[in-house]
Amino acid sequence: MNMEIATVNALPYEDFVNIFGNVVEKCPIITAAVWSRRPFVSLGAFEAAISEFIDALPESGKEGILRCHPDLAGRDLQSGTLTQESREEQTGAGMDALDSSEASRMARLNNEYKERFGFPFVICARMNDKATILRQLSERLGNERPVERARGIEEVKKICRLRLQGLVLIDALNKL
Ligand code: 2AL
Repeated sequence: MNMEIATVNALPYEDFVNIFGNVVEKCPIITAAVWSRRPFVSLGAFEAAISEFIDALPESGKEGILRCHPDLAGRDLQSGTLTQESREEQTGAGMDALDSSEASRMARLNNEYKERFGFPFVICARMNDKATILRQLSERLGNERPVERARGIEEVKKICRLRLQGLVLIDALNKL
C-alpha cells in the first residue's frame, strides 16, 4: 500500500486503525489515539503525533510499549507467530538464519537483558544485521535502566517510521 496523506486524513477511524494499528508493534491504542490529531499536513506530522503521544506517557507506559515487542530470533519467530511486519524485519536482518552458536548467544543475551531491565531488548532490525544486533545487545546490557528505556523507545520510533513509510507516500515538498 502507498497512499497519499490526504487519503490517510479522510479515513474513518476503523480503517485508520486497521491499516496503521501495528506501526508501533501490538500497540493499536497509539494509532487510535492519534486519529483525533488529523488532519496531518504530511507523513512527518503523522509520525510526530505518534512520537509526541509516546513521549507523554509515564515511564511505565514506555516500558509497556517495549514489552509488546517480540524477542529477536525468539520463540515467535520459531513458531511462526510474529506479526507480518516483525517477520519481514527479522528475516531481513538474518534472524531466521543464525547458526547454532549465534542462536544460543542471542537467546542467552536476550534473557540476560530482560532479567536486568524488566523489558526486552528492542532495536530497529531493518537498520542492522546479525553482527550489529549481537554487538549492540551485548554493549547495551552494560547501560543503566533509564538509559536503556530511552534507547529502546528511540528504536521503536525508527521501526515506526519505516513501517509508516511502507504505507504512506512521502510528499517531496512537505517532508516535515
Ligand atoms: C524487533 C522486531 O520485531 N522488529 C524490529 O525491527 N525489532 N524486535 C525487537 N525486539 O527489537
